[in-house]
Amino acid sequence: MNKVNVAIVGATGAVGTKILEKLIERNFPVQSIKLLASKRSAGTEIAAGGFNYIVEETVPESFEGIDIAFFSAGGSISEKFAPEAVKRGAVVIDNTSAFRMVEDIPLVVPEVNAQALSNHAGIIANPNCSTIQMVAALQPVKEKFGLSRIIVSTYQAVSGAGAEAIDELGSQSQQFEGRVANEAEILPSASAAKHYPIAFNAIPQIDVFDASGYTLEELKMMNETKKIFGDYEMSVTATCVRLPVVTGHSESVYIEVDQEGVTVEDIRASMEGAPGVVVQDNPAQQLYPMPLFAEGKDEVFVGRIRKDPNHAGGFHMWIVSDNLLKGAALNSVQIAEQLIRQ
Ligand code: 25A
Ligand code: L14
Repeated sequence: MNKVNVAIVGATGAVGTKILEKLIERNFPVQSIKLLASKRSAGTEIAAGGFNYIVEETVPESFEGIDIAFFSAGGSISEKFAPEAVKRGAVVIDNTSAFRMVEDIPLVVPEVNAQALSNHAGIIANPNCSTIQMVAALQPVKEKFGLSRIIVSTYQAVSGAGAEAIDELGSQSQQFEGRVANEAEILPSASAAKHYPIAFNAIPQIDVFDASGYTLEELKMMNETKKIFGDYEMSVTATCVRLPVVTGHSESVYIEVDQEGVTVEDIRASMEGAPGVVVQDNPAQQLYPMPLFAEGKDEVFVGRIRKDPNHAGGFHMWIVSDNLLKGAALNSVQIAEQLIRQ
């Protein structure tokens, strides 16, 4: 296997640090790794895998000689620098929402649509974290029984909103003295007009609202799911909620399958052998997935699988995964591994 020169843009962030960890842990065939962030972080030392890396400011010339550039520094940074990286011959794997819905840009979860990688023009988009874990879990069900409808409600961790949101949950929790602190600066969204405390709360807003009444996070789930599955007829709606969980997104998912007579056992069996999916489903032993136990794990965990008593072909389930790993860093590194294999 040829060795590659890698850059990570947003290397000091919640996702960028995990990308570096996964590259090392998975023995990704690197020739060199360049850590890039804003000017604010330039000069910071990061130790990993027995090496000391110095963070550099991201400039167009940073991408000279780079083969693969991972981006996770927000959409505006990707819009500015991804074309610069591509111009210099790099393939960009982008973790932001900047290019996901652009028609000719592949949006990839390798277990679902690796074939989309065979046709790219330098940029590959990594889907939204909530979308990735849902489609990875549902792919075997869709393949075996057909899938016409998804209604999902999410219970999302603060780390999805970046390192600053994790700090906000931490400081609000520490201020608790019988009363919940009322000060907030980051959540539900740094760019929103109003901010609400996340500690001891549940906020039904992730990102900002669209004129339709949905939030951008909800629309991402709805649109990206159709693009990844390659099925624009599928009915998908989402409600996205932020919880005071540090890491690990949970999802209550209702599906309708096409085939008649499908049982809970059929659904469970289809998921059991699927790559990257672990079924944790035994009510008698109180076995079900929880974000606290999914943190740090690569897999997508599924439990609480049950039939809708009122609707033929309807099933409910609970899907949990580490939003920074399969939801972001791991999926990006798996995309890179797949590119090298191809
Ligand atoms: O919705 P979007 O636009 O797609 O946004 C995606 C954002 O969501 C996060 C991630 O933020 C990303 O930026 N995210 C979480 N989960 C995600 C997922 N699954 C996800 N994104 C995609 N998929 P993050 O906080 O994890 O990382 C931000 C990184 O971007 C770097 N960055 C910022 N501006 C940059 C830039 N890099 C290059 N050029 C720029 N102009 C950022 O680096 C970080 O690596 P940094 O240099 O800003 O350093 C972060 C450190 O600085 C501290 N800090 C933050 N704000 C301030 C600050 N210090 C002083 N003053 C501040 N105002 C932080 O504590 C951190 O240590
Ligand atoms: O689109 O705030 O990849 O939880 C995923 C996490 C956007 C923000 C993305 C969050 C990000 C989202």
